[in-house]
Amino acid sequence: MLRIDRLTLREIRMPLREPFAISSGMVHERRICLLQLRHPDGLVSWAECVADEMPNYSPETIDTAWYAIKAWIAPRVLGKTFHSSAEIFNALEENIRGHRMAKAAVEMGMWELAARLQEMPLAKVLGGARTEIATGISLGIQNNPEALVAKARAAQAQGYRKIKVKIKPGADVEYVAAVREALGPEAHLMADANNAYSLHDVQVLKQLDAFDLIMLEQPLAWDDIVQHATLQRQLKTPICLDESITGVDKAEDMVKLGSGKIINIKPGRVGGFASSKAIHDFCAQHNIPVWCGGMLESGVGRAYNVALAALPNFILPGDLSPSARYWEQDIVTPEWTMDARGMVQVPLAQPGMGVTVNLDRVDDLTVRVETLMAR
Ligand code: OSB
Ligand code: MG
Repeated sequence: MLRIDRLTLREIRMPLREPFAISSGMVHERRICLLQLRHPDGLVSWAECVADEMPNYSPETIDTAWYAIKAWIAPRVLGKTFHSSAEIFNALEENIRGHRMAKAAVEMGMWELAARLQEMPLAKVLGGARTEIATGISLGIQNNPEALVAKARAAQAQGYRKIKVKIKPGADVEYVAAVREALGPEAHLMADANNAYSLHDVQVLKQLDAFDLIMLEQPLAWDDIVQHATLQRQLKTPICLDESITGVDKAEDMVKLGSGKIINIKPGRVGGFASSKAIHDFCAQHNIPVWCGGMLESGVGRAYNVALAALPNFILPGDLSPSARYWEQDIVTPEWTMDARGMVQVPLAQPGMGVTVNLDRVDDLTVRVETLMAR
């Protein structure tokens, strides 16, 4: 019986080992919202909300998500009985618009709880087939091309299977050219603009076609599907949509309009696992490869991403860097690692997400806690 009687929200602060810059902003420290969901029998599952401190990636922030979970989302789940985790998404959709990252944190926590009640690994419950996932790195914007080349070379030497560089106007063609030159023609290279361009920039974006990028991620507006179709018709490089894909309906629009050829699925962005699976299945039917993106998660959010990326149509390497890339020390045991072939192992030996939360460490990092109970 899938049911929770208590939901605890916690905010932890974790400084990144290096600041991470995208076209719309820079982060030095992550403010992370963690959830604990308690089954009436005492079993507890942990989940993570991926909303950032600032609304520069999506309209949600950690503070809006906290409020949404407390005011509207948790009351839909606390004290209610569900037959399966697949029911949660619809229960949260009805008459609550948006707030997908907040919904996803609760929904994904319920999937993990269900997995542990069934004593199955989360990846298996989701329908995962892989035992290991090819991993890519996402490199933030650097001050000059030389600095970016140094990071890209180091990533290649560590075995990463895909190298993504963040770009923005003024830090694009020259930077990508330098990295392609340094890594050689075989390297799997891509760029992510996080909405930094408009259709006035087509001439700049066309110059990127010279570098054989495996894809160009979200060049235009965060909520656009239509202008990306106009752009895709003028580019050789496949467009990958990230921000614009908030659900399977947007994936359908993308295919219908030709707005892109690849999708980056982040379960937090789309409202959780049921929605991620729907997008995954739709894309598989339409020959659209997908891959799992990241949001600089702690080891908890990473566990959820790794489990999802085990699904068969996650063909391209995911942004699933190991714990040590982000943190002095992660909050889970074991920490996430990547081998020299650039592979992350899917934990299949125990029920649930496959890592244990280090409660002492979480307590040390916690700056606020709020407990919600079934009414
Ligand atoms: O656009 O994919 C993105 C991080 C924060 C916000 C947006 C994005 C990213 C990343 C980081 O690319 C991926 C990771 O977790 O390593
Ligand atoms: Mg992106």
